[in-house]
Amino acid sequence: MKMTKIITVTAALAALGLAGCQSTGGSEEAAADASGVTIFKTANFPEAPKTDFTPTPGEQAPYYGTPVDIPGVVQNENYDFGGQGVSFNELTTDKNGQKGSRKCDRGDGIYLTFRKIQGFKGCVIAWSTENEWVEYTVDVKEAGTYTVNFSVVQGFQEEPRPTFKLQRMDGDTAVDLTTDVSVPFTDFPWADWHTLSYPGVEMTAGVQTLRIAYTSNGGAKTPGNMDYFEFIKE
Ligand SMILES: [Ca+2]
Ligand SMILES: [Ca+2]
Repeated sequence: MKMTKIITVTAALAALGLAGCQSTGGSEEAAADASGVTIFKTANFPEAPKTDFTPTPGEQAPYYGTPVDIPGVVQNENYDFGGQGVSFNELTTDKNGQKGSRKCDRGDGIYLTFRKIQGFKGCVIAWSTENEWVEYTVDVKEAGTYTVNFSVVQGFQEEPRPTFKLQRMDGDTAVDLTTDVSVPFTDFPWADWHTLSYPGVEMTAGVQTLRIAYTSNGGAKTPGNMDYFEFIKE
């Protein structure tokens, strides 16, 4: 179970006194479990500027008009254009009663916040809820096995833990690239960003649509906030 591994590694981190370890470059790993998900402090990636691409209403298109290259980093807030039911499924357009950030808001109902994230500032998708999803058009330059690093923060401690998964769209069919990834409690008050490192993801080459699917809130009120996900070739 991925969840068990994360909890185990989290406990191991605390035991090793590594919970406050700061990663500064890309993917400096604080602890590892060769067979599954590991967790470490999120690295800092500068965020790209806002797009100047003008999409055709209702048609799915990548945020910048061209796909994101993989290997590389996908910023969660730069999901595809297209709108509800096309490039995302947004179920809480009241944004859970909270106000998003004007710097980040795309005016489509997805709750984007602006956060200071361990030394830099950037936009993140917040207050997702189960059965929501967001899609990203990418161009996989090299087929093969990747480790995917998801940068998350989660301030709810309740069990069971919430989950999400990464999928690839085959037409209208979502094909799982990961199993459910369990999101551990990282710290209150939602400021301590961690990276969930998921190895062994098989990617085919070429332009394709990826989906982050929020599969369960668990005992929490949300699967948590996500800043970016990064593909590293193994
Ligand atoms: Ca939402
Ligand atoms: Ca981001």
